[in-house]
Amino acid sequence: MATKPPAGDPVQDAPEVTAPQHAAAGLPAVGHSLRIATRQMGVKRTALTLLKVNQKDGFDCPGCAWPEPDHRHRAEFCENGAKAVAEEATLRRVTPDFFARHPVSDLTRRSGYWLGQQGRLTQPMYLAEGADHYEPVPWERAFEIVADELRALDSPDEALFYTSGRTSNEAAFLYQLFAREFGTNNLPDCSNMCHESSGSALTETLGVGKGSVLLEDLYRADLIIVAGQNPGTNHPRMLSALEKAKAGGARIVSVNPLPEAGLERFKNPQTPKGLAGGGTSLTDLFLQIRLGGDQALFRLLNRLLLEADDRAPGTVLDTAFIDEHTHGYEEFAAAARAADWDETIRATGLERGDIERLLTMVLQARSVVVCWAMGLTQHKHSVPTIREVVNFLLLRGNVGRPGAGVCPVRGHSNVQGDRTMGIFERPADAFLDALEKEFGFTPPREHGYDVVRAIEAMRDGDAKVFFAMGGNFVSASPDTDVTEAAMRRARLTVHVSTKLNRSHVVTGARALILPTLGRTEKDHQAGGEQFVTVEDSMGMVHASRGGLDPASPHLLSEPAIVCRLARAVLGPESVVPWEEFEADYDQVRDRIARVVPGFDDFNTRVRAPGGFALPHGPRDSRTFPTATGKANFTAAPVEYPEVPEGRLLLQTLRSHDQYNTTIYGLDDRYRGVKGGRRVVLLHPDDAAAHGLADGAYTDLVGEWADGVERRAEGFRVVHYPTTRGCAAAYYPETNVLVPLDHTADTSNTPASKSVVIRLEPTREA
Ligand SMILES: Nc1nc2c(c(=O)[nH]1)N[C@H]1C(S)=C(S)[C@@H](COP(=O)(O)OP(=O)(O)OC[C@H]3O[C@@H](n4cnc5c(=O)[nH]c(N)nc54)[C@H](O)[C@@H]3O)O[C@H]1N2
Ligand SMILES: Nc1nc2c(c(=O)[nH]1)N[C@H]1C(S)=C(S)[C@@H](COP(=O)(O)OP(=O)(O)OC[C@H]3O[C@@H](n4cnc5c(=O)[nH]c(N)nc54)[C@H](O)[C@@H]3O)O[C@H]1N2
Ligand SMILES: [Mo]
Repeated sequence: MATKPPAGDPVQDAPEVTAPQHAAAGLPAVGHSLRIATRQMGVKRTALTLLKVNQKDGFDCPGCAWPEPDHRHRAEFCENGAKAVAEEATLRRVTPDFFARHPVSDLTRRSGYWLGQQGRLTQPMYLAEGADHYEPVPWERAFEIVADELRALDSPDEALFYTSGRTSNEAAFLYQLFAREFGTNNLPDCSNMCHESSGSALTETLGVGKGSVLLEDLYRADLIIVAGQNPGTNHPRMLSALEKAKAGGARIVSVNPLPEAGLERFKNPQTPKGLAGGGTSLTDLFLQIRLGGDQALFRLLNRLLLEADDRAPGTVLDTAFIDEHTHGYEEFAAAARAADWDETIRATGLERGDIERLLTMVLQARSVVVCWAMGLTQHKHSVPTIREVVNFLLLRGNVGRPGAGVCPVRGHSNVQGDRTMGIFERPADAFLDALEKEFGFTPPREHGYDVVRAIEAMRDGDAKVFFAMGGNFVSASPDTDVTEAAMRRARLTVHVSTKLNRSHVVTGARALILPTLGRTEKDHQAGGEQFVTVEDSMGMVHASRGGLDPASPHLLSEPAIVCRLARAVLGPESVVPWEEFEADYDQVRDRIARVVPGFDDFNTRVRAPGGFALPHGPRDSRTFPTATGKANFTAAPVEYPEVPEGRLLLQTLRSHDQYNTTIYGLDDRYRGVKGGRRVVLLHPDDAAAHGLADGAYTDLVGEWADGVERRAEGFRVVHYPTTRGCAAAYYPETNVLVPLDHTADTSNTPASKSVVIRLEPTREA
């Protein structure tokens, strides 16, 4: 197995490298975002569109899920939000004529970057069996094609309904309703590859699989630990919140193998001082940890807290909270007391002094928030790692109190809302009961496939129709060659999309592209102009209303696509009023209000400026809807990746110029990389041990239990201050190296932050 830069692609991957930066945002960010935006949209459209982002009368930024503050700036977006908007509001178009010029056999040789740069999709397109060209197809015919294939299946469970995280609450609710009325819980989603580990760990320990803090809590915290997250690139608006917390006296610890620019220093582009001056230094303590060392770190920290309390009983732990609200303390404490310094130092690569400094800061802080993202969720032992973070917070009563709590920072702008709406392959019985009661059909109870199992099912011939509501399944999923081969075995693959991507050109026997409206666009239906709603990373629900004319007159909204598809597939027997739902999304919201807890009076409350907060038992009243009715301490064995001699651990991560598989440009400004993506960041000593000078080229070769050789060819070596033994390279170019069955225990999330590799230097540079 091997990947190479696609041959014949006009995009040249020729990275140039300078020293990494130590501060994020500021003037260069403003200039960079405006350049990218005007290139795609022109000056006037750029101004009109960007001023509507995240305003109370505007649309929700399609970038990340970070919440909007109450007092919004006129420009409540960031450099990367501007790029996400420009990518969608671009004036470039992919027309039927484009597909006439480019057969699929040509498009499969193009890079993802090139495909995305072609512009917005404009008409439904159909690839017939054996054909090499997509042809335009009327919407009604497209729905018939899907309906024919779905009805021909031996069982509804041979169909897969994937969702990416930009889908609105209304579209998501309708989509899961359709899948369940059709008869399957096969609703894999991008969460399976993202924060599933957080959901698993938090549901078990706190009873709610979501974060427990609001922005206000960050502002009030004494200590904020940011572990396994790069907010300067992926959640830039979080830096403003950290800056504000800092001004209020908070200290910040970052735990990361890489010194990430945004966490070091932040130049707030919304303040004159930030634009021109030196900005705010954010991190007070940087713990440069080994990949996968976090569980060991928190376990030892917990032992040290227990011992500090032994020395001065009742001054360190919140015994009243532990007694009243938690379960499993004794067993946990015994496990924590067994934590070993030497093992922790081996697992984390940290020095004793680092951990002691962290302990001092924790002891000085009354209220603590822990934030995390993919650095904690994409390891084999991610679920126990996050449970250990929960143990740490429970010890001092740092849950359900102002200024304290868990803060998993979500990725896609509505990924949290999609889950709330029932996009889940393992739905709770209570949710299915509510659906059954409201609509009067019997939803399937058997659990469905998640992403990894969906790929296995296609590979093994157990699933035959793949339908995607957004996303880029082929490129986002692990083990690219296996995933592509699996997709090619499907009878039919269908993508509801805004932009062209690789999943449209690596297809089943037949394929459809269904073009849809984006967030920035007006959504006109029979019942008048519609808006949709989203839920951010902190459980705030609000409206999103686009202002631009649609990219093409042929586009349908996501809710309209689901409703028409459902009518084509289910026919008059359906018990759901799909036509009414399509005409008027208020009707959908009325049903959501009756099915999903916390949405009472949805239509009224979501019309209030800024929307409303969903209830959260642990946060609001220290009620923990777990199996024990309490917050659960847990005591799992400590794990960390073992790496054979001469091998490295590779994490696959994001550059500054990408949104997941969407590539905006070839630079990673803060890390000093320009003009290319096939780079591998190596500690200079690790590079030297392989005789690799900075600028040399190497193949990355995966090593996994199955003995299959996974190879990503031709990466430029960058000497970089990463932790010894830990390498980094961009996703999705390196997904070919992530074995399909290398996943997190319990959550089954691909372990894309701990891939064992060896380096094979290439002779020619
Ligand atoms: N501009 C932009 N914004 C985005 C996205 C995007 O691609 N582009 N993607 C969105 C999505 S879907 C998501 S999920 C989020 C992702 O947001 P992040 O999680 O910030 O994304 P990654 O680039 O995967 O970065 C992982 C970070 O964790 C660190 N890390 C890796 N392994 C470990 C570890 O074992 N321990 C610790 N302590 N740290 C580790 C890495 O060095 C890196 O800083 O961003 C969202 N926002
Ligand atoms: N190796 C490795 N793999 C990873 C990760 C990693 O860190 N390392 N991260 C994982 C994570 S956290 C995630 S979330 C997944 C992301 O997986 P996905 O969500 O599947 O991927 P995206 O790249 O975000 O999807 C981009 C496509 O979505 C479509 N799109 C954009 N906006 C809209 C819209 O409004 N409606 C519709 N219908 N379509 C739209 C466009 O056609 C675009 O090409 O990748 C995962 N894969
Ligand atoms: Mo994500």
